Amino acid sequence: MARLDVTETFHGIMFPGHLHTQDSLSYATDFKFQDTDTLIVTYPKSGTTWMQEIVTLMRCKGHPETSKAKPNWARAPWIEQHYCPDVLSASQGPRLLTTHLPYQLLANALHGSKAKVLYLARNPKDVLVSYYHFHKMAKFLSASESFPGFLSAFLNGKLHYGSWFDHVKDWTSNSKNIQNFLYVTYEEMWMDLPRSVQKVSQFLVCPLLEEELTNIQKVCSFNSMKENSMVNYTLISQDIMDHSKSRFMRKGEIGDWVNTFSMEQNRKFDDVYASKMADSSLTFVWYKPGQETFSKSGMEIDIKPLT
Ligand code: PPS
Repeated sequence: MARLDVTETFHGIMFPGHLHTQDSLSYATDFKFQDTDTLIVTYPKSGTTWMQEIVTLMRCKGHPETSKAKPNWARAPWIEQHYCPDVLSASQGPRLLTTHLPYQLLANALHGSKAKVLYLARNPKDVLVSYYHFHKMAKFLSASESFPGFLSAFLNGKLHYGSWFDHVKDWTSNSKNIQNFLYVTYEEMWMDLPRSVQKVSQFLVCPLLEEELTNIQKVCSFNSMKENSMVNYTLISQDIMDHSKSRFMRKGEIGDWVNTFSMEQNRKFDDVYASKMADSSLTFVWYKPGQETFSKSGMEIDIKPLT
């Protein structure tokens, strides 16, 4: 299934036709969740692959046997992508599932379910920059002409998978309608991985010994995952993902956005963020601890935290 130039529009949201069809998207909205399911939910570029790796390792008590042998999409399939039914029919045991779908498209399917929903969010400036580079490498996403154009599309919710703002707000504000829900951020994982892994292990009722926790940390470090072909997407052919344009495991940082945003773009982003997130109590970490407050271009970044 190539369909690299096809875009599927479903309930007003665009999806790459390389991975999605109207049937696959309907399959997801009617998905039959089981109470033993774990569903990782993210807006793209929020650390999905990292969380897939962590939960995989947790289930194997820190042993990398599965994470080094099976591609992430085969052990934690996206329920909206066309191959999902085949993957699930070939697998056994409690299912690990992934989705980028907005809450509205899964609300019915999750209603009354005891499936465990793990929502992972990342500060949207880093999401945006990561997504921008991903568009350069992923041939199934239309290459954006320029960063300013991409920034506007992001702020207007015109990219594939819809609006980041709606995604994060709708999932979190409806968490009370989901029986088992955990909110985690990329930044908390980055700043204190052991604590985050323990938080997830408690939620999934998957207790870990000290040694198992240490092994998980090693295998799911950025440097280790960067070299693991089961998660770095180098198994995908060059005509679908061009790794010479950008790597999937690109930087893995907090605050990398300062190297791309101009001061003016930062101001524009902050204005839109303040207006769209006015009704949300979510807060994000925008800089890594100790990060310099100057961008590469030498312009001073306003370090005042956004709330
Ligand atoms: S996707 O395409 O939506 O599934 O992408 P996703 O996995 O959500 O996000 C990719 C970004 O996550 C970074 N990443 C990590 N950061 C830190 N540590 C680890 N272990 C890790 N694994 C993945 C990856 O590098 C992408 O971010 P950027 O900023 O582009 O580097």
